[in-house]
Amino acid sequence: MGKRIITAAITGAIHTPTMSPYLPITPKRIADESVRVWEAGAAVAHIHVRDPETGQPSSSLDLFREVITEVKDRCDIILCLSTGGGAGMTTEERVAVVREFKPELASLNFGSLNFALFPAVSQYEEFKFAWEHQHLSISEDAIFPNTFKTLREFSGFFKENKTKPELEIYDVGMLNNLAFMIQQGHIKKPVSLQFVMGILGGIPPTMENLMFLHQTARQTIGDFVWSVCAAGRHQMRMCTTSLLMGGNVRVGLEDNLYV
Ligand code: KMH
Ligand code: ZN
Repeated sequence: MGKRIITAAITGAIHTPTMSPYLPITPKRIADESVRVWEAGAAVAHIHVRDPETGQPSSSLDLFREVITEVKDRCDIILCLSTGGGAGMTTEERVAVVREFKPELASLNFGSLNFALFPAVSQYEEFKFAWEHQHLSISEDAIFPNTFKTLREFSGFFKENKTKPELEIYDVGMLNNLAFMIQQGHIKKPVSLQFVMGILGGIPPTMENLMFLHQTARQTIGDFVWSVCAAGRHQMRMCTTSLLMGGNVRVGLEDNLYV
């Protein structure tokens, strides 16, 4: 069965500071946690950055630079920079990290979805920062846009900069998108898939659905490297299932606040 790849998604753009005092916010904390996961055995750190004062997800290249420089000075963990970014960022802002830093790996979200976080609003009586309530509530009526044009353009930037895409698959139809983009020559095999399960708006986090995703990927794409992450309490169960099936795992405070 060999070794498994552990990706640690350090902070993401979903959770907000009110939800956990442990959510890394400053570039220094994000870098420190990336080094700590490397020491603990993770091979990849998936990186987003946040405004150091408020914790709001940011696309600032200066903040990314601070994190990347500090991490690369201290260890050789592979960095997977996010091109998913956060709510409200333009596609140009999201892909800028690939053009600027030419990372070894970066995420490439393989379809559009209504990435819904709004049910979390009712779980908190008050929020630490003003932006948090709106960040969660607007997701009821917002699409995370990853159109075929965006996929084509992003794929071009990845190729130009020799960055390997980690393909984020939130539902089975996105494998159909991927088969098409491979067939058109925009994405090169072998591909690396990250099945993201349990996002409201995407595929439910069940064992049967993971088998369905896996089997559909086999049928439509052939061989692939794959990993699983899941939202919130589903993370541990779905990551365990992935390991049992021979897959890799993604953990970290981006997707859940515990593992
Ligand atoms: N936040 C995850 C559910 C990205 O950064 O490109 C998916 C993700 C997207 O990690
Ligand atoms: Zn991410």
